[in-house]
Amino acid sequence: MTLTIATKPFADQRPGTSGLRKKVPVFAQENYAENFIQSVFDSLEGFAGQTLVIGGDGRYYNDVVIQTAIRMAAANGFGRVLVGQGGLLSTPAASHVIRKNKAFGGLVLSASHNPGGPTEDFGIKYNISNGGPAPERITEAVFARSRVIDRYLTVEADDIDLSAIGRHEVAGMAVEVIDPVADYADLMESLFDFDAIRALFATGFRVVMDSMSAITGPYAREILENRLGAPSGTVLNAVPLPDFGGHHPDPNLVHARHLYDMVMSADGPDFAAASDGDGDRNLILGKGMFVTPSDSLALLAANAHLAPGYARGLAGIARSMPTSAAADRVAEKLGIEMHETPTGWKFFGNLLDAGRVTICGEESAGTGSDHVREKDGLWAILLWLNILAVRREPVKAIVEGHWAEYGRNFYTRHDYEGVESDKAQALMSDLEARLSGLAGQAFDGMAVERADSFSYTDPVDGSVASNQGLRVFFEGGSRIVYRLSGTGTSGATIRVYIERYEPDASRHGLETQEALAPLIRAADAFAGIVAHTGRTAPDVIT
Ligand code: VG1
Ligand code: CO
Repeated sequence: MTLTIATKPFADQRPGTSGLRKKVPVFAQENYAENFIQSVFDSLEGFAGQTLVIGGDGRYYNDVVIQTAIRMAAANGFGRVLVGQGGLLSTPAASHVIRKNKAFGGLVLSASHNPGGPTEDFGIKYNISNGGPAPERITEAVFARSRVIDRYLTVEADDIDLSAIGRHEVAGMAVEVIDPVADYADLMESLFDFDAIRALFATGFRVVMDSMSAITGPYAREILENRLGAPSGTVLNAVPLPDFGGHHPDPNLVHARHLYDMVMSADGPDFAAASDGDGDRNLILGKGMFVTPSDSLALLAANAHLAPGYARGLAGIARSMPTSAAADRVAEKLGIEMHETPTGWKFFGNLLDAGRVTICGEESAGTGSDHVREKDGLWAILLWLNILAVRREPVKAIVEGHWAEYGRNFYTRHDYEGVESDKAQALMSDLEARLSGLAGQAFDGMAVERADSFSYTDPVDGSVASNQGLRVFFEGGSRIVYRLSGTGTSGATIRVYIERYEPDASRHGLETQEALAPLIRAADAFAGIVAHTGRTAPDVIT
């Protein structure tokens, strides 16, 4: 019954920040997806008879790869596959399904916030039994395997009907098509005070959620409209589409500009939010205000105890290195552990498993907690709503109050997209070579204190991740960080993260780009962005 199919390796299957992401035509090459999935299975041990979870964000090509993965799981000896109805599972819901069912692991088919469609992006990520992204030890083993693979295993079997919940069998392996929403919605209900949020909505508090034609539509409708009683139509673009309606499902001020315009208008909603392609990112807006993700992390950590799931307090907080230090001040005040990790959720897993941190976040609009092992867009939105339901103050007042208490970390990220890879590499190696010489130099009156290349030693298992971004620190706590994106599918994206701490409340109202202008100039002066790339302005500012 098991078929052994001969294949030849592809050279480009190294997982990036979050799994393997490529254009659909790359994935559609003969044996390309098969090679990667087999390389994953060949890098794991002890899964015979165990459960594998499979789901994705519904993007173009999901339907094909899900059927392939089911057949290959059967051939490789898994005992059971759980797959979301319609092939759908948001990334956080997949994490929960893995944990709840004590699965061996899961395949999440998504390229997250990247566009979808026949010529756009697709991706595959492997998650381990804790529900989180595979650590580098595994992703590197998968890459090594992918370079020498010469066969994959599959079975001859028809496609499974994923349109309805039910049980099937593929070559002796059980396949269960499950409700992708119910368990996740129950989990949210167990963490948050739904009565309080319902009561808030009943006061006429107006909320808008944009699912951007991506995975969170069915989840947001069930939770916000059905369980919390928000008016129907609260969730915009609630039907997941294979091409996300031709849009870029990235919840930032560029791709969700309309939400920003809504909350800035006098008769706009009190709260607006959005999530990305696979449901793990969040955008938070209040009337008259965009909450930067770094501030959101700090605010959620400072107020989490107002939600039942976190009333016990937090064990600690973790943030990715480029994320602003706003959360550090909260950790300090609470007297709890604070951790700074490389970019990517896989680095939070050990800290969460060890019970050392409860809340984690990244500047890229990712926030989450120990309830799953992925960042979780709707979770962040619901925690905000729970806090608003208890405090009954506008978002803007809560944010400004937080700054007044802790000081404000002005923060921006400038992205230069689609830069030729060799030019981006040259910029980084050039800067790295000059890093040690920067200490002691001054720019616009700002003195450089030190500069380095970020390296992280995991405090739980001692594993080391090097070359995780170049950092320039100034006296007084300001900072510039440079790194190359690990999620793109064409050319290189240079990310420049800029931060300045401002304790003086009379200066908290400054416009962000203005408040950071000298550092933005310094960022170009140090790295020679214009000289290396010819770009005079970033493509995306967050
Ligand atoms: C980006 C973000 C990072 C995030 C990753 C995956 O990675 O910067 O914070 O964890 O995307 O998010 P990079 O390497 O491009 O900077 V998602 O929502 O795309 O799974
Ligand atoms: Co995502």
